[in-house]
Amino acid sequence: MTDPYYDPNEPPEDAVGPSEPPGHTASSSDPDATTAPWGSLPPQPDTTAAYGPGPSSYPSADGHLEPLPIPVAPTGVENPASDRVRIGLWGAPRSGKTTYLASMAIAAMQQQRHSRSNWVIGGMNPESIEFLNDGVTQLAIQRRFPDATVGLQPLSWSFQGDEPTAGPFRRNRETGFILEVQDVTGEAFRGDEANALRPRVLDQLARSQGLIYLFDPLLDSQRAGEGLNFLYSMLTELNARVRDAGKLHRNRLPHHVSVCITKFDNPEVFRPAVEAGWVTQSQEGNRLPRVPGHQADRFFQWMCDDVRGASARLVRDGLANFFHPTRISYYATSAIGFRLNPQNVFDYRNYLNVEVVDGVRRICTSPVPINVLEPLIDLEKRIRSGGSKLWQR
Ligand SMILES: Nc1nc2c(ncn2[C@@H]2O[C@H](COP(=O)(O)OP(=O)(O)O)[C@@H](O)[C@H]2O)c(=O)[nH]1
Ligand SMILES: [Mg+2]
Repeated sequence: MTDPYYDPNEPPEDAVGPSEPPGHTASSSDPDATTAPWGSLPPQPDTTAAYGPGPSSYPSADGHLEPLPIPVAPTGVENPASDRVRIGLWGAPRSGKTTYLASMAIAAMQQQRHSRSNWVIGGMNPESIEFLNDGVTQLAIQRRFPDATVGLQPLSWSFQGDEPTAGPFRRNRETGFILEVQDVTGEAFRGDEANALRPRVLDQLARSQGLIYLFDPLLDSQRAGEGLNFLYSMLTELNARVRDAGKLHRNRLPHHVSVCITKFDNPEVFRPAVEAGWVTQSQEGNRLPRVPGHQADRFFQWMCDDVRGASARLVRDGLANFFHPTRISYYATSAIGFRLNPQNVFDYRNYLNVEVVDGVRRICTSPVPINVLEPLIDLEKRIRSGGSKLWQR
């Protein structure tokens, strides 16, 4: 079978034979040649134009498509079954779960701007690919927030990474994992009997190795009370399930947790954080402000103690009570980032990135997400290093 995908590891064109189109070679001698780009859609008939006249096994205009192989794991995944990480995404209604996931593809594309890592995200099924595409379209092109989630949407994404290794040499290595996460309507966490989604969500959280908990610092006291209610009722049931399955870790829930304090760009969060001295600003690139990683834990404590009410303090206490504090990390996160000036630089005079146009909340400048990818990548690393097998990267 002829592989229609470019394989740079194959010998150059003239070594293969005159009948092959440029960059496309016979694959029988290459064990990797059946590997399709991960998460890609089936080739469409009109792509034949790009290949020109060629062997009859290329996609052709009459609908005879090249047989599609199953999606495979990215380079660096040694055992695709065990390199799946299941992450539960959790947060009160409107805490920013869908926007967080929707901004993931943008965050991944931008990552090499400010680090030596590069992560490429691909969908493992058509729905997951569509979610990624919609995220980019809505946030970066239409500049609007995603619609409220209805029901439950399972997502399966591949993460293909190129990350610096530890040590004296500036080397990168290829790594990867498969993320399974569900975006659910916030109502799914509600603790009433009639809630049909709740058992499924609980089941997924119980089977997850890690959790991303989105903490919305903007909740008014009534919604914060509701959020606490959701959190506590879920935590007690989750604990019961995991306990009954004999899977507690030193008598607490075994999950690694990334707590993201969302909407960091909002002046009601950002301004007090700046004035209290939690924020530092990069002097390079977009000159984005951040809460440094080593301060994020104390920033969250401060947010709960000094800025938010009693419910926020109980959310903090609940997390530290049910999970091992050493397994929790904190991040000040913004899915849409700050408004940037025409030179793409942060300006403290004018950083508000949401405006209301014709009654609709719109994003002013194309998102530069902050701490969207990091909580997930760190979580995956912590799961690997703290799990039954050694951290392999
Ligand atoms: N300023 C700001 N607002 C956000 C951000 N993310 C979400 N929001 C706001 O929060 C609302 C709810 O977000 P959504 O992702 O739908 O929350 P979900 O119910 O947890 O999925 C959005 O419509 C926005 O108004 C963010 O990063 N910054
Ligand atoms: Mg949602």
